Amino acid sequence: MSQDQSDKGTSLSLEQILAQAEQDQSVETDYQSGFVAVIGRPNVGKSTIMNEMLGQKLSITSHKPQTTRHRIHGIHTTAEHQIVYVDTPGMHLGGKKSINDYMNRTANSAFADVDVILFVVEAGRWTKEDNAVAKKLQNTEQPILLIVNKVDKFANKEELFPFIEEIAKEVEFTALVPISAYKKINLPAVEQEILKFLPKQNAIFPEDYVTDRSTRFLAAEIIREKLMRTLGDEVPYGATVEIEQFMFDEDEGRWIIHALILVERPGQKQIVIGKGGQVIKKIGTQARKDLNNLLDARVHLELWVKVKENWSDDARALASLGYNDNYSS
Ligand SMILES: Nc1nc2c(ncn2[C@@H]2O[C@H](COP(=O)(O)OP(=O)(O)OP(=O)(O)O)[C@@H](O)[C@H]2O)c(=O)[nH]1
Ligand SMILES: [Mg+2]
Repeated sequence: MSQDQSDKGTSLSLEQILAQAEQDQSVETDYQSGFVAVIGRPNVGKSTIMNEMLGQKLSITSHKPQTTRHRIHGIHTTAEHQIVYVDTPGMHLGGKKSINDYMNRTANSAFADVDVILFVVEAGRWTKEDNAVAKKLQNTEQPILLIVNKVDKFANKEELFPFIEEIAKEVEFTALVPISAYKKINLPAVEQEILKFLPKQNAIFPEDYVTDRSTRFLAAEIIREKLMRTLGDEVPYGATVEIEQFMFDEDEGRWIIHALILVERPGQKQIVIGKGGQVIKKIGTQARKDLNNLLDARVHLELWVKVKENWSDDARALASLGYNDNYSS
């Protein structure tokens, strides 16, 4: 068996890449590149939008709020430009645990150094949380593109006008773009608006990079997505995934992945396993399918469930589970 190959192709650290890019920027060019933060309250469709702009599923999505927990870069490179989208956790009010702090902190820090901000809202639904995001963006210097997502929910687009008039009072934006990420409506307009503000400079990342995250991280996220999508309302928020083994078995020609699903209470463990192991089997089958696609190879996936009490409200446990402000992959 070979060593862990999860970081194949991502041997340079983010700092090294950015330092290199800075050196390269002295040369005049017509090429455009830069960072675009995708910001908004939970569940408005931020991750779906990033995936659609990339034409590739990178960030996990679900109908439950607070699906995204980590910042993740999605890199879209063409012959003319490189747009680095920064997907972020939904900014939210009310959650008092360390993990809520971590998620809000991650989202808050994501828009400081970007070139453009996509402030995503949901057509027809403006909440207190949207208001809090709008406040946070009040003193930012970057252009704000107000993205009104999910317009497919309105058969008659005129019904949206009063909503748009209302939110125009709440947010100072540079441009407003109504879209549906789900139905792929008006997405090129988002890119056109971004390109108006992206600096002329060389690409930041090598052209074959699609993300700053390791394949191992993406694998854990895929499993977490299946937990979010399969389980009822309570358990997913108390669950996290840790990859214990991630290696390519050359004799068998397949990846061996062992993952630990951590939950906070014994009752949650029972729910994740299900009667006769039905639930975890379903999660495993769905995750393996996506992992096959991600790794473009056969995958042998083993899942275990373990109780780690209070992990989501314990700063040390969180850090050891990869909820770090400074991640390396
Ligand atoms: N009808 C409709 N649903 C959408 C659209 N875009 C996203 N959704 C759905 O909205 C839900 C939330 O999407 P996500 O992309 O996970 O939302 P998010 O903003 O990243 O959420 P968090 O990560 O929790 O902050 C999912 O069920 C998506 O399928 C859209 O254009 N129309
Ligand atoms: Mg998300």
